[in-house]
Amino acid sequence: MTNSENLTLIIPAKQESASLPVVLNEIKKQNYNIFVVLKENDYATINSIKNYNIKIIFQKGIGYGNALIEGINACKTKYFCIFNADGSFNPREISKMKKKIEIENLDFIFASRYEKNAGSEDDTIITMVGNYFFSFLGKILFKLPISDILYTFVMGDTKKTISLNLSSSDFRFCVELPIMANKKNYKLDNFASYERKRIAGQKKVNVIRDGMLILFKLIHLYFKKIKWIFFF
Ligand SMILES: Nc1nc2c(ncn2[C@@H]2O[C@H](COP(=O)(O)OP(=O)(O)O)[C@@H](O)[C@H]2O)c(=O)[nH]1
Ligand SMILES: [Mg+2]
Repeated sequence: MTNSENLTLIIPAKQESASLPVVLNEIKKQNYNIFVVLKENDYATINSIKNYNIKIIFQKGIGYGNALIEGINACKTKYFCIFNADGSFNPREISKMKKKIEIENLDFIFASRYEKNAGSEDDTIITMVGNYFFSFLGKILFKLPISDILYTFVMGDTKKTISLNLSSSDFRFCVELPIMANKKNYKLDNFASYERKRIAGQKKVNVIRDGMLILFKLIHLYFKKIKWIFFF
């Protein structure tokens, strides 16, 4: 089976005209289906990729999570892989993740910067502490078997993901996906990954604002979980 038959890369992009063409050049040899999901008025990014053979999806809503949900809903292959437009993910890891998901019959693989032989050039002390903290909360509140909850370099089963009815349109998506997948008893595992520096442009995550939103989302989902246990 060729790469393109059962895997689609979902690339969320917001003001990434300087990075996205470099990313597409790097992955073009691997012959994956590629969906870039962005806003119709992101003219600079659209213009930067007009010569590439990829599908552009104009997202109807706004936000990172919304782009991913719309991209995954449009996906026709068995697997999808979330792939950033900023150059921080190494495309050579995709085929290794794919092998692992198929051979081990997993439903989701969460790439992780905190496994053995993994790392990051993009982490700051603050984001590293935040990532450890949220991954720890995921483990103790939801028994999540993943070591890097916020990285969101994820390969997953498309139909199973659509069945989760995810609703987070912003960066809360990063915790909603693994928590809902784990709640359904889907098989999740880690994959040691090395994150590179973003090529150009600005990081879209606001550490304080998005950190608080994610913390409240975790608390909200935890109380919902307690309610489920109470009822059944
Ligand atoms: N379509 C879309 N893409 C977004 C949005 N926010 C972030 N992205 C993309 O999502 C990816 C991750 O964002 P980034 O700023 O690199 O976050 P970081 O990886 O946590 O530093 C990048 O490819 C961004 O261009 C958004 O609101 N809409
Ligand atoms: Mg990034």
